[in-house]
Amino acid sequence: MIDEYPSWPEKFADIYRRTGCWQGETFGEMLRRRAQSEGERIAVTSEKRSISYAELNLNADRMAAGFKALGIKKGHCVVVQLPNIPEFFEVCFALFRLGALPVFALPSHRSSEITYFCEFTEAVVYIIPDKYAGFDYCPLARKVKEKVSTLQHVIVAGIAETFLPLKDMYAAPLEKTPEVKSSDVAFLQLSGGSTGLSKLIPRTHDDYIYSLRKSNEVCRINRKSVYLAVLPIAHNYPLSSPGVLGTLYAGGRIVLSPGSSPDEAFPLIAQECVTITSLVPPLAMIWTEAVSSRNYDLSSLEVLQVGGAKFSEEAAKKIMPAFDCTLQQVFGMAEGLVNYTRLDDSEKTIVSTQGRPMSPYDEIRVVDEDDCEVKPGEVGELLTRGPYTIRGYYKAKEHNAKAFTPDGFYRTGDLVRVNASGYIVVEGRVKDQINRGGEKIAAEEVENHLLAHDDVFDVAIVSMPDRFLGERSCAFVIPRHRTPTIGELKSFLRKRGISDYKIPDRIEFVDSFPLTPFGKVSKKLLREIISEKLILFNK
Ligand code: AMP
Ligand code: DBH
Repeated sequence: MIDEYPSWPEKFADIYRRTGCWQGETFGEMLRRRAQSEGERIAVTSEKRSISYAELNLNADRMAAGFKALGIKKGHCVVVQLPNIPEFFEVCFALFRLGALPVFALPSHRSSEITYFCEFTEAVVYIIPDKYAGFDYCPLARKVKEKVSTLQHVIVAGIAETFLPLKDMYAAPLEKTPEVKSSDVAFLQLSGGSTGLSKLIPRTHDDYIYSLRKSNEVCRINRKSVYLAVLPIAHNYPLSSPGVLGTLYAGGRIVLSPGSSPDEAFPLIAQECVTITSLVPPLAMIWTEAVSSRNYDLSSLEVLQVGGAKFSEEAAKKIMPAFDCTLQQVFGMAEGLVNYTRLDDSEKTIVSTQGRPMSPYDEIRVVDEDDCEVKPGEVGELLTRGPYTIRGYYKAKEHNAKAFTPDGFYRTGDLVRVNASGYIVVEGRVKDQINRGGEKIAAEEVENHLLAHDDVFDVAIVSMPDRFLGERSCAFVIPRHRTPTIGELKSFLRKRGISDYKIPDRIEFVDSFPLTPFGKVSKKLLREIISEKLILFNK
Protein backbone atom coordinates (compact mmCIF):
# COMPACT_ATOMS: atom_id res chain seq x y z
CA MET A 1 0.00 0.00 0.00
CA ILE A 2 1.31 3.39 -0.92
CA ASP A 3 1.50 5.83 1.95
CA GLU A 4 5.14 6.69 2.34
CA TYR A 5 6.12 9.72 0.30
CA PRO A 6 6.55 13.43 0.95
CA SER A 7 3.91 15.56 -0.73
CA TRP A 8 3.58 19.32 -1.38
CA PRO A 9 3.15 21.46 1.73
CA GLU A 10 -0.45 22.72 2.03
CA LYS A 11 0.66 26.29 1.27
CA PHE A 12 1.93 25.25 -2.17
CA ALA A 13 -0.93 22.84 -2.86
CA ASP A 14 -3.28 25.70 -2.16
CA ILE A 15 -1.52 27.99 -4.65
CA TYR A 16 -1.45 25.30 -7.34
CA ARG A 17 -5.18 24.73 -6.87
CA ARG A 18 -6.09 28.41 -6.74
CA THR A 19 -4.09 29.22 -9.89
CA GLY A 20 -5.91 26.45 -11.73
CA CYS A 21 -2.88 24.21 -12.25
CA TRP A 22 -4.55 21.41 -10.34
CA GLN A 23 -8.13 21.08 -11.46
CA GLY A 24 -9.31 18.19 -9.32
CA GLU A 25 -9.70 15.67 -12.12
CA THR A 26 -8.55 12.02 -11.99
CA PHE A 27 -7.38 9.93 -14.96
CA GLY A 28 -10.49 7.78 -14.62
CA GLU A 29 -12.72 10.84 -15.00
CA MET A 30 -10.62 12.27 -17.81
CA LEU A 31 -11.14 9.19 -19.97
CA ARG A 32 -14.87 9.13 -19.20
CA ARG A 33 -15.15 12.75 -20.28
CA ARG A 34 -13.21 12.05 -23.47
CA ALA A 35 -15.41 9.05 -24.27
CA GLN A 36 -18.39 11.37 -24.01
CA SER A 37 -16.92 14.04 -26.28
CA GLU A 38 -15.13 11.77 -28.78
CA GLY A 39 -17.28 8.60 -28.75
CA GLU A 40 -16.45 6.42 -31.74
CA ARG A 41 -13.43 8.45 -32.87
CA ILE A 42 -10.28 6.33 -32.81
CA ALA A 43 -8.07 6.78 -29.75
CA VAL A 44 -5.37 4.19 -30.45
CA THR A 45 -4.24 2.49 -33.66
CA SER A 46 -1.82 -0.42 -33.76
CA GLU A 47 -0.79 -3.13 -36.19
CA LYS A 48 -3.42 -5.50 -34.80
CA ARG A 49 -6.36 -3.37 -33.69
CA SER A 50 -7.78 0.11 -33.37
CA ILE A 51 -9.88 1.22 -30.43
CA SER A 52 -12.22 4.15 -30.11
CA TYR A 53 -12.53 6.41 -27.09
CA ALA A 54 -15.85 4.80 -26.17
CA GLU A 55 -14.36 1.31 -26.44
CA LEU A 56 -11.28 2.19 -24.42
CA ASN A 57 -13.50 3.66 -21.72
CA LEU A 58 -15.73 0.59 -21.62
CA ASN A 59 -12.80 -1.84 -21.70
CA ALA A 60 -11.14 0.01 -18.81
CA ASP A 61 -14.35 -0.47 -16.80
CA ARG A 62 -14.59 -4.13 -17.75
CA MET A 63 -10.96 -4.78 -16.91
CA ALA A 64 -11.30 -2.92 -13.61
CA ALA A 65 -14.04 -5.41 -12.71
CA GLY A 66 -11.80 -8.35 -13.67
CA PHE A 67 -8.89 -6.95 -11.67
CA LYS A 68 -11.10 -6.37 -8.64
CA ALA A 69 -12.31 -9.95 -8.77
CA LEU A 70 -8.66 -11.03 -8.64
CA GLY A 71 -8.20 -9.09 -5.42
CA ILE A 72 -6.57 -5.87 -6.69
CA LYS A 73 -7.58 -3.08 -4.33
CA LYS A 74 -7.13 0.66 -3.94
CA GLY A 75 -3.52 1.45 -3.01
CA HIS A 76 -2.11 -1.84 -4.35
CA CYS A 77 0.88 -1.67 -6.68
CA VAL A 78 0.94 -3.58 -9.97
CA VAL A 79 4.15 -3.83 -11.98
CA VAL A 80 3.19 -3.21 -15.61
CA GLN A 81 5.79 -4.25 -18.17
CA LEU A 82 4.02 -3.86 -21.48
CA PRO A 83 5.36 -2.73 -24.86
CA ASN A 84 3.53 -0.33 -27.19
CA ILE A 85 0.24 -2.22 -27.51
CA PRO A 86 -3.35 -0.94 -27.02
CA GLU A 87 -3.76 -3.15 -23.93
CA PHE A 88 -1.30 -0.84 -22.16
CA PHE A 89 -4.03 1.81 -22.00
CA GLU A 90 -6.81 -0.58 -20.95
CA VAL A 91 -4.63 -1.90 -18.12
CA CYS A 92 -3.54 1.54 -16.89
CA PHE A 93 -7.00 3.10 -16.93
CA ALA A 94 -8.52 -0.01 -15.29
CA LEU A 95 -5.97 0.35 -12.48
CA PHE A 96 -6.57 4.12 -12.25
CA ARG A 97 -10.30 3.47 -11.81
CA LEU A 98 -9.62 1.10 -8.93
CA GLY A 99 -7.14 3.51 -7.34
CA ALA A 100 -4.45 0.84 -7.81
CA LEU A 101 -1.03 2.01 -8.97
CA PRO A 102 0.78 0.90 -12.12
CA VAL A 103 4.55 0.73 -11.57
CA PHE A 104 5.95 1.46 -15.02
CA ALA A 105 8.67 -1.03 -15.94
CA LEU A 106 10.25 -0.91 -19.40
CA PRO A 107 10.17 -3.88 -21.80
CA SER A 108 13.95 -4.18 -21.56
CA HIS A 109 14.03 -4.66 -17.77
CA ARG A 110 15.05 -8.14 -16.65
CA SER A 111 14.82 -10.27 -13.50
CA SER A 112 17.09 -8.21 -11.28
CA GLU A 113 15.19 -4.96 -11.91
CA ILE A 114 11.71 -6.48 -11.96
CA THR A 115 12.30 -8.40 -8.72
CA TYR A 116 13.41 -5.18 -7.10
CA PHE A 117 10.34 -3.21 -8.31
CA CYS A 118 8.00 -5.99 -7.15
CA GLU A 119 9.64 -6.38 -3.75
CA PHE A 120 10.05 -2.69 -3.09
CA THR A 121 6.45 -1.82 -3.93
CA GLU A 122 5.06 -5.08 -2.49
CA ALA A 123 3.35 -5.56 -5.83
CA VAL A 124 0.42 -7.97 -5.88
CA VAL A 125 0.29 -8.46 -9.66
CA TYR A 126 2.84 -8.37 -12.51
CA ILE A 127 1.59 -7.83 -16.09
CA ILE A 128 3.65 -8.88 -19.12
CA PRO A 129 3.38 -9.56 -22.85
CA ASP A 130 4.00 -13.17 -23.93
CA LYS A 131 6.82 -12.24 -26.29
CA TYR A 132 8.30 -8.98 -27.42
CA ALA A 133 11.40 -8.14 -29.46
CA GLY A 134 12.42 -11.80 -29.47
CA PHE A 135 12.20 -12.12 -25.69
CA ASP A 136 9.98 -14.58 -23.87
CA TYR A 137 8.49 -13.01 -20.71
CA CYS A 138 6.91 -16.09 -19.06
CA PRO A 139 10.23 -17.61 -17.90
CA LEU A 140 11.19 -14.19 -16.53
CA ALA A 141 7.88 -13.98 -14.65
CA ARG A 142 8.36 -17.48 -13.21
CA LYS A 143 11.74 -16.42 -11.82
CA VAL A 144 10.31 -13.23 -10.34
CA LYS A 145 7.27 -14.98 -8.87
CA GLU A 146 9.47 -17.53 -7.09
CA LYS A 147 11.31 -14.75 -5.31
CA VAL A 148 8.59 -12.23 -4.48
CA SER A 149 6.21 -13.37 -1.77
CA THR A 150 3.66 -10.56 -2.19
CA LEU A 151 3.10 -11.36 -5.87
CA GLN A 152 -0.19 -13.22 -6.22
CA HIS A 153 -0.72 -13.27 -9.96
CA VAL A 154 1.04 -12.82 -13.26
CA ILE A 155 -1.20 -11.67 -16.11
CA VAL A 156 -0.13 -12.10 -19.73
CA ALA A 157 -1.19 -10.15 -22.80
CA GLY A 158 -1.09 -13.06 -25.27
CA ILE A 159 -0.40 -16.75 -24.66
CA ALA A 160 -0.40 -17.11 -20.88
CA GLU A 161 1.08 -20.63 -20.35
CA THR A 162 0.49 -21.30 -16.62
CA PHE A 163 -0.45 -17.68 -15.87
CA LEU A 164 -3.67 -15.70 -16.33
CA PRO A 165 -4.56 -14.39 -19.81
CA LEU A 166 -5.32 -10.67 -19.89
CA LYS A 167 -8.26 -11.30 -22.23
CA ASP A 168 -10.02 -13.16 -19.38
CA MET A 169 -10.05 -9.96 -17.33
CA TYR A 170 -12.89 -8.35 -19.26
CA ALA A 171 -15.92 -8.68 -16.94
CA ALA A 172 -19.21 -6.89 -16.44
CA PRO A 173 -18.43 -3.32 -15.27
CA LEU A 174 -18.72 -2.71 -11.52
CA GLU A 175 -21.70 -0.83 -10.15
CA LYS A 176 -19.42 1.05 -7.79
CA THR A 177 -15.69 1.74 -7.88
CA PRO A 178 -13.61 3.03 -4.96
CA GLU A 179 -13.42 6.76 -4.45
CA VAL A 180 -10.21 8.05 -6.04
CA LYS A 181 -9.07 11.59 -5.26
CA SER A 182 -7.20 13.80 -7.71
CA SER A 183 -4.56 14.39 -5.03
CA ASP A 184 -3.91 10.62 -4.73
CA VAL A 185 -0.83 9.10 -6.31
CA ALA A 186 -1.88 7.69 -9.69
CA PHE A 187 1.24 5.60 -10.47
CA LEU A 188 4.93 5.16 -9.82
CA GLN A 189 7.39 6.22 -12.50
CA LEU A 190 11.03 5.16 -12.45
CA SER A 191 13.99 7.49 -12.22
CA GLY A 192 17.00 6.79 -14.39
CA GLY A 193 18.65 5.54 -11.21
CA SER A 194 21.49 7.88 -10.40
CA THR A 195 22.65 6.22 -7.20
CA GLY A 196 22.22 2.50 -7.41
CA LEU A 197 18.83 1.15 -8.31
CA SER A 198 16.05 3.27 -9.81
CA LYS A 199 14.06 5.36 -7.39
CA LEU A 200 10.28 5.26 -7.55
CA ILE A 201 8.52 8.49 -8.38
CA PRO A 202 5.00 9.04 -7.04
CA ARG A 203 2.94 11.16 -9.46
CA THR A 204 -0.54 12.35 -8.55
CA HIS A 205 -3.53 12.72 -10.89
CA ASP A 206 -3.54 16.47 -10.28
CA ASP A 207 0.13 17.10 -11.01
CA TYR A 208 0.44 14.76 -14.01
CA ILE A 209 -2.73 15.94 -15.72
CA TYR A 210 -1.45 19.50 -15.32
CA SER A 211 1.80 18.50 -17.05
CA LEU A 212 -0.25 17.04 -19.92
CA ARG A 213 -2.38 20.15 -20.27
CA LYS A 214 0.67 22.41 -20.27
CA SER A 215 2.58 20.16 -22.70
CA ASN A 216 -0.39 20.16 -25.06
CA GLU A 217 -0.50 23.94 -25.01
CA VAL A 218 3.23 24.30 -25.75
CA CYS A 219 3.25 21.55 -28.40
CA ARG A 220 -0.13 22.61 -29.86
CA ILE A 221 -1.76 19.22 -29.51
CA ASN A 222 -5.46 19.08 -30.36
CA ARG A 223 -8.17 16.70 -31.61
CA LYS A 224 -6.54 16.65 -35.05
CA SER A 225 -3.12 15.64 -33.73
CA VAL A 226 -1.77 12.20 -34.59
CA TYR A 227 1.06 11.13 -32.29
CA LEU A 228 3.35 8.29 -33.35
CA ALA A 229 4.78 6.35 -30.39
CA VAL A 230 8.12 4.82 -31.31
CA LEU A 231 9.85 4.99 -27.90
CA PRO A 232 8.55 2.68 -25.14
CA ILE A 233 5.45 4.43 -23.84
CA ALA A 234 5.94 3.47 -20.20
CA HIS A 235 8.77 6.03 -20.10
CA ASN A 236 7.84 9.48 -18.88
CA TYR A 237 8.86 11.25 -22.09
CA PRO A 238 6.65 9.43 -24.66
CA LEU A 239 4.03 8.96 -21.94
CA SER A 240 3.56 12.60 -21.09
CA SER A 241 5.62 15.16 -22.99
CA PRO A 242 2.99 15.36 -24.46
CA GLY A 243 3.20 11.77 -25.66
CA VAL A 244 0.38 9.30 -25.57
CA LEU A 245 -1.43 10.63 -22.51
CA GLY A 246 -1.26 14.22 -23.77
CA THR A 247 -2.80 13.01 -27.03
CA LEU A 248 -5.64 11.25 -25.19
CA TYR A 249 -6.19 14.33 -23.08
CA ALA A 250 -6.67 16.38 -26.26
CA GLY A 251 -8.87 13.81 -28.01
CA GLY A 252 -6.25 13.15 -30.69
CA ARG A 253 -5.13 9.81 -32.11
CA ILE A 254 -2.22 7.62 -31.01
CA VAL A 255 -0.44 5.42 -33.53
CA LEU A 256 1.68 2.67 -31.95
CA SER A 257 4.75 1.71 -33.94
CA PRO A 258 5.99 -1.86 -33.53
CA GLY A 259 9.60 -0.67 -33.82
CA SER A 260 11.68 2.47 -34.05
CA SER A 261 13.56 1.95 -37.32
CA PRO A 262 12.85 4.22 -40.30
CA ASP A 263 11.56 1.22 -42.25
CA GLU A 264 8.91 0.60 -39.63
CA ALA A 265 8.10 4.21 -38.72
CA PHE A 266 8.23 6.05 -42.08
CA PRO A 267 5.44 4.02 -43.76
CA LEU A 268 3.28 4.60 -40.68
CA ILE A 269 3.87 8.35 -40.79
CA ALA A 270 2.78 8.36 -44.43
CA GLN A 271 -0.25 6.05 -44.03
CA GLU A 272 -1.60 7.48 -40.81
CA CYS A 273 -0.77 11.14 -41.51
CA VAL A 274 1.22 11.44 -38.31
CA THR A 275 1.67 15.05 -37.13
CA ILE A 276 4.11 14.62 -34.23
CA THR A 277 6.52 12.06 -32.82
CA SER A 278 9.31 11.95 -30.25
CA LEU A 279 12.79 10.49 -30.48
CA VAL A 280 16.03 10.23 -28.51
CA PRO A 281 19.16 11.69 -30.16
CA PRO A 282 20.69 8.47 -31.59
CA LEU A 283 17.38 7.59 -33.28
CA ALA A 284 17.00 11.10 -34.60
CA MET A 285 20.41 10.69 -36.23
CA ILE A 286 19.45 7.37 -37.85
CA TRP A 287 16.19 8.84 -39.14
CA THR A 288 18.02 11.87 -40.56
CA GLU A 289 20.46 9.61 -42.42
CA ALA A 290 17.64 7.45 -43.77
CA VAL A 291 15.27 10.11 -44.99
CA SER A 292 16.91 10.88 -48.34
CA SER A 293 17.14 7.23 -49.38
CA ARG A 294 13.50 6.37 -48.59
CA ASN A 295 10.57 7.35 -50.69
CA TYR A 296 7.78 8.01 -48.22
CA ASP A 297 5.57 11.06 -48.01
CA LEU A 298 6.40 12.49 -44.59
CA SER A 299 4.76 15.84 -45.29
CA SER A 300 2.11 15.42 -42.54
CA LEU A 301 4.83 15.63 -39.89
CA GLU A 302 4.68 19.06 -38.23
CA VAL A 303 6.88 18.54 -35.17
CA LEU A 304 9.77 16.20 -34.47
CA GLN A 305 10.69 16.14 -30.80
CA VAL A 306 14.16 15.14 -29.66
CA GLY A 307 15.07 14.72 -25.99
CA GLY A 308 16.11 12.39 -23.19
CA ALA A 309 19.79 13.18 -23.67
CA LYS A 310 21.81 16.07 -25.04
CA PHE A 311 21.25 16.58 -28.75
CA SER A 312 24.35 18.09 -30.31
CA GLU A 313 23.89 21.31 -32.19
CA GLU A 314 25.45 19.77 -35.31
CA ALA A 315 22.91 16.96 -35.40
CA ALA A 316 20.06 19.32 -34.46
CA LYS A 317 20.80 21.58 -37.44
CA LYS A 318 20.10 18.74 -39.87
CA ILE A 319 16.58 17.95 -38.67
CA MET A 320 14.54 20.79 -40.10
CA PRO A 321 16.03 20.64 -43.62
CA ALA A 322 15.77 16.82 -43.71
CA PHE A 323 12.15 16.56 -42.52
CA ASP A 324 10.81 19.95 -43.50
CA CYS A 325 9.16 20.23 -40.10
CA THR A 326 9.81 21.95 -36.78
CA LEU A 327 12.36 20.47 -34.40
CA GLN A 328 11.46 20.68 -30.73
CA GLN A 329 14.07 19.94 -28.07
CA VAL A 330 12.68 18.38 -24.89
CA PHE A 331 14.66 18.32 -21.67
CA GLY A 332 12.70 16.58 -18.97
CA MET A 333 12.82 14.17 -16.09
CA ALA A 334 10.37 11.67 -14.63
CA GLU A 335 10.60 13.61 -11.36
CA GLY A 336 8.75 16.47 -13.02
CA LEU A 337 10.21 19.57 -14.71
CA VAL A 338 9.94 19.57 -18.50
CA ASN A 339 11.57 22.18 -20.73
CA TYR A 340 10.67 22.69 -24.36
CA THR A 341 11.88 24.90 -27.14
CA ARG A 342 8.77 26.65 -28.48
CA LEU A 343 7.46 25.90 -31.96
CA ASP A 344 7.88 29.54 -33.03
CA ASP A 345 11.36 30.02 -31.54
CA SER A 346 14.15 31.09 -33.89
CA GLU A 347 16.11 28.28 -35.53
CA LYS A 348 19.18 29.33 -33.54
CA THR A 349 17.34 28.86 -30.22
CA ILE A 350 15.87 25.53 -31.32
CA VAL A 351 19.17 23.98 -32.35
CA SER A 352 21.35 25.41 -29.59
CA THR A 353 19.25 25.16 -26.41
CA GLN A 354 17.23 22.56 -24.54
CA GLY A 355 14.28 24.90 -24.15
CA ARG A 356 12.71 26.57 -21.14
CA PRO A 357 10.30 25.39 -18.44
CA MET A 358 6.78 24.77 -19.70
CA SER A 359 4.99 26.35 -16.75
CA PRO A 360 5.21 29.86 -15.35
CA TYR A 361 4.97 28.19 -11.92
CA ASP A 362 8.16 26.17 -12.46
CA GLU A 363 10.85 27.64 -10.23
CA ILE A 364 14.46 27.05 -11.23
CA ARG A 365 17.77 27.86 -9.58
CA VAL A 366 21.28 27.27 -10.86
CA VAL A 367 23.70 26.77 -7.97
CA ASP A 368 27.33 26.01 -7.10
CA GLU A 369 28.56 23.29 -4.69
CA ASP A 370 27.46 25.38 -1.72
CA ASP A 371 23.93 25.83 -3.08
CA CYS A 372 24.62 29.52 -3.81
CA GLU A 373 23.16 30.82 -7.05
CA VAL A 374 25.80 31.29 -9.77
CA LYS A 375 26.02 34.51 -11.79
CA PRO A 376 23.60 34.72 -14.74
CA GLY A 377 24.90 32.68 -17.66
CA GLU A 378 27.33 30.63 -15.57
CA VAL A 379 27.24 26.85 -15.26
CA GLY A 380 25.86 25.23 -12.12
CA GLU A 381 23.55 22.49 -10.93
CA LEU A 382 19.89 22.91 -11.83
CA LEU A 383 17.45 22.84 -8.90
CA THR A 384 13.71 22.96 -9.46
CA ARG A 385 10.37 23.11 -7.69
CA GLY A 386 6.85 23.44 -9.08
CA PRO A 387 3.31 22.18 -9.57
CA TYR A 388 4.33 18.90 -11.24
CA THR A 389 7.74 18.25 -9.70
CA ILE A 390 7.74 15.75 -6.83
CA ARG A 391 8.79 16.68 -3.31
CA GLY A 392 10.28 13.27 -2.60
CA TYR A 393 10.69 9.72 -3.88
CA TYR A 394 8.60 6.82 -2.61
CA LYS A 395 10.02 5.13 0.51
CA ALA A 396 13.43 6.82 0.34
CA LYS A 397 13.77 8.95 3.45
CA GLU A 398 17.55 9.06 3.54
CA HIS A 399 17.96 9.65 -0.17
CA ASN A 400 15.28 12.35 -0.14
CA ALA A 401 17.27 14.33 2.41
CA LYS A 402 20.09 14.53 -0.16
CA ALA A 403 18.08 14.76 -3.37
CA PHE A 404 15.91 17.70 -2.24
CA THR A 405 16.82 20.98 -0.56
CA PRO A 406 15.18 21.77 2.78
CA ASP A 407 12.82 24.15 0.96
CA GLY A 408 11.70 21.44 -1.44
CA PHE A 409 13.76 21.99 -4.60
CA TYR A 410 14.71 18.81 -6.48
CA ARG A 411 18.43 18.54 -7.20
CA THR A 412 18.40 17.44 -10.84
CA GLY A 413 22.10 16.56 -10.96
CA ASP A 414 22.26 18.31 -14.32
CA LEU A 415 24.86 20.99 -14.97
CA VAL A 416 23.27 23.77 -16.96
CA ARG A 417 23.50 27.41 -17.87
CA VAL A 418 20.58 29.70 -18.51
CA ASN A 419 20.99 32.21 -21.34
CA ALA A 420 19.77 35.81 -21.36
CA SER A 421 16.38 34.76 -22.78
CA GLY A 422 15.84 32.21 -20.01
CA TYR A 423 16.61 29.17 -22.17
CA ILE A 424 18.54 26.26 -20.66
CA VAL A 425 21.66 24.70 -22.14
CA VAL A 426 22.62 21.34 -20.62
CA GLU A 427 26.37 21.15 -20.08
CA GLY A 428 26.83 17.85 -18.24
CA ARG A 429 25.92 16.00 -15.09
CA VAL A 430 27.00 15.98 -11.51
CA LYS A 431 25.31 12.72 -10.73
CA ASP A 432 26.94 9.45 -11.41
CA GLN A 433 24.91 8.21 -14.30
CA ILE A 434 25.73 7.19 -17.83
CA ASN A 435 23.33 8.33 -20.50
CA ARG A 436 23.68 5.82 -23.32
CA GLY A 437 21.67 7.52 -26.05
CA GLY A 438 18.79 8.18 -23.67
CA GLU A 439 19.03 4.90 -21.76
CA LYS A 440 20.24 5.75 -18.28
CA ILE A 441 22.67 3.48 -16.50
CA ALA A 442 23.31 3.88 -12.79
CA ALA A 443 27.02 3.16 -12.41
CA GLU A 444 26.63 1.86 -8.88
CA GLU A 445 24.02 -0.71 -9.79
CA VAL A 446 26.23 -2.39 -12.41
CA GLU A 447 29.29 -2.05 -10.17
CA ASN A 448 27.48 -3.98 -7.45
CA HIS A 449 26.76 -6.81 -9.86
CA LEU A 450 30.39 -6.99 -10.99
CA LEU A 451 31.62 -6.93 -7.40
CA ALA A 452 29.80 -10.20 -6.89
CA HIS A 453 32.28 -11.90 -9.27
CA ASP A 454 35.06 -13.83 -7.48
CA ASP A 455 37.81 -12.42 -9.67
CA VAL A 456 36.74 -8.79 -9.24
CA PHE A 457 38.41 -6.91 -6.43
CA ASP A 458 37.01 -3.49 -7.23
CA VAL A 459 35.25 -1.76 -10.08
CA ALA A 460 34.36 1.76 -11.18
CA ILE A 461 32.12 2.45 -14.14
CA VAL A 462 32.25 5.75 -15.99
CA SER A 463 30.97 7.19 -19.22
CA MET A 464 33.17 7.53 -22.26
CA PRO A 465 32.35 9.86 -25.12
CA ASP A 466 30.75 8.29 -28.15
CA ARG A 467 30.03 9.98 -31.42
CA PHE A 468 26.85 8.05 -31.96
CA LEU A 469 25.23 7.42 -28.58
CA GLY A 470 26.67 10.47 -26.82
CA GLU A 471 28.05 8.26 -24.07
CA ARG A 472 28.92 4.62 -23.61
CA SER A 473 30.00 2.85 -20.44
CA CYS A 474 33.49 1.78 -19.50
CA ALA A 475 34.19 -0.44 -16.47
CA PHE A 476 37.58 -0.16 -14.82
CA VAL A 477 38.22 -3.43 -13.02
CA ILE A 478 40.89 -4.30 -10.46
CA PRO A 479 41.21 -8.10 -10.62
CA ARG A 480 41.54 -10.18 -7.46
CA HIS A 481 43.29 -13.56 -7.98
CA ARG A 482 43.40 -13.93 -11.69
CA THR A 483 42.38 -11.58 -14.46
CA PRO A 484 39.04 -12.77 -15.85
CA THR A 485 38.34 -12.42 -19.56
CA ILE A 486 36.01 -9.69 -20.81
CA GLY A 487 33.69 -12.38 -22.15
CA GLU A 488 33.49 -14.04 -18.73
CA LEU A 489 32.48 -10.79 -17.04
CA LYS A 490 29.87 -9.92 -19.64
CA SER A 491 28.25 -13.35 -19.53
CA PHE A 492 28.33 -13.21 -15.72
CA LEU A 493 26.32 -9.97 -15.87
CA ARG A 494 23.86 -11.42 -18.35
CA LYS A 495 23.30 -14.44 -16.10
CA ARG A 496 22.44 -12.08 -13.26
CA GLY A 497 19.56 -10.84 -15.35
CA ILE A 498 20.36 -7.21 -16.08
CA SER A 499 19.35 -5.37 -19.22
CA ASP A 500 21.69 -5.59 -22.17
CA TYR A 501 22.22 -1.85 -22.38
CA LYS A 502 23.73 -1.88 -18.88
CA ILE A 503 26.49 -4.34 -19.83
CA PRO A 504 29.69 -2.24 -20.01
CA ASP A 505 30.66 -1.40 -23.58
CA ARG A 506 34.30 -1.58 -22.61
CA ILE A 507 36.24 -3.21 -19.77
CA GLU A 508 39.72 -2.04 -18.77
CA PHE A 509 41.82 -3.97 -16.26
CA VAL A 510 43.95 -1.80 -13.93
CA ASP A 511 46.05 -2.25 -10.77
CA SER A 512 44.56 0.69 -8.89
CA PHE A 513 42.21 3.67 -9.28
CA PRO A 514 43.22 7.34 -9.26
CA LEU A 515 42.08 9.03 -6.04
CA THR A 516 40.84 12.49 -5.08
CA PRO A 517 42.82 14.52 -2.53
CA PHE A 518 40.39 13.27 0.09
CA GLY A 519 41.08 9.66 -0.89
CA LYS A 520 37.92 8.80 -2.81
CA VAL A 521 38.04 7.12 -6.21
CA SER A 522 38.11 9.88 -8.78
CA LYS A 523 35.64 9.11 -11.50
CA LYS A 524 36.52 12.39 -13.09
CA LEU A 525 40.09 11.19 -13.63
CA LEU A 526 38.91 7.80 -14.84
CA ARG A 527 36.78 9.55 -17.43
CA GLU A 528 39.79 11.54 -18.54
CA ILE A 529 41.95 8.40 -18.76
CA ILE A 530 39.51 6.59 -21.01
CA SER A 531 38.81 9.67 -23.15
CA GLU A 532 42.54 10.19 -23.73
CA LYS A 533 43.01 6.53 -24.57
CA LEU A 534 40.18 6.75 -27.09
CA ILE A 535 41.75 9.81 -28.71
CA LEU A 536 45.21 8.18 -28.73
CA PHE A 537 43.90 5.08 -30.44
CA ASN A 538 41.52 7.17 -32.49
CA LYS A 539 38.35 5.22 -31.75
P1 AMP B 1 15.34 10.16 -15.98
O1 AMP B 1 16.02 10.06 -14.64
O2 AMP B 1 15.34 8.89 -16.75
O3 AMP B 1 13.99 10.77 -15.86
O4 AMP B 1 16.23 11.11 -16.87
C1 AMP B 1 16.23 12.49 -16.72
C2 AMP B 1 17.58 13.01 -17.09
O5 AMP B 1 17.85 12.81 -18.50
C3 AMP B 1 17.72 14.49 -16.90
O6 AMP B 1 17.97 14.82 -15.55
C4 AMP B 1 18.92 14.77 -17.81
O7 AMP B 1 20.12 14.34 -17.21
C5 AMP B 1 18.68 13.85 -18.99
N1 AMP B 1 18.00 14.56 -20.11
C6 AMP B 1 16.71 14.48 -20.47
N2 AMP B 1 16.47 15.24 -21.56
C7 AMP B 1 17.61 15.83 -21.89
C8 AMP B 1 18.00 16.75 -22.93
N3 AMP B 1 17.14 17.19 -23.86
N4 AMP B 1 19.29 17.18 -22.94
C9 AMP B 1 20.17 16.74 -22.02
N5 AMP B 1 19.87 15.86 -21.03
C10 AMP B 1 18.61 15.41 -20.97
O1 DBH C 1 14.77 11.78 -20.01
C1 DBH C 1 13.68 11.97 -19.46
O2 DBH C 1 13.35 11.42 -18.40
C2 DBH C 1 12.68 12.88 -20.14
C3 DBH C 1 13.02 13.54 -21.31
C4 DBH C 1 12.09 14.38 -21.93
C5 DBH C 1 11.41 13.06 -19.59
O3 DBH C 1 11.06 12.42 -18.44
C6 DBH C 1 10.47 13.90 -20.21
C7 DBH C 1 10.83 14.56 -21.39
O4 DBH C 1 9.25 14.06 -19.66
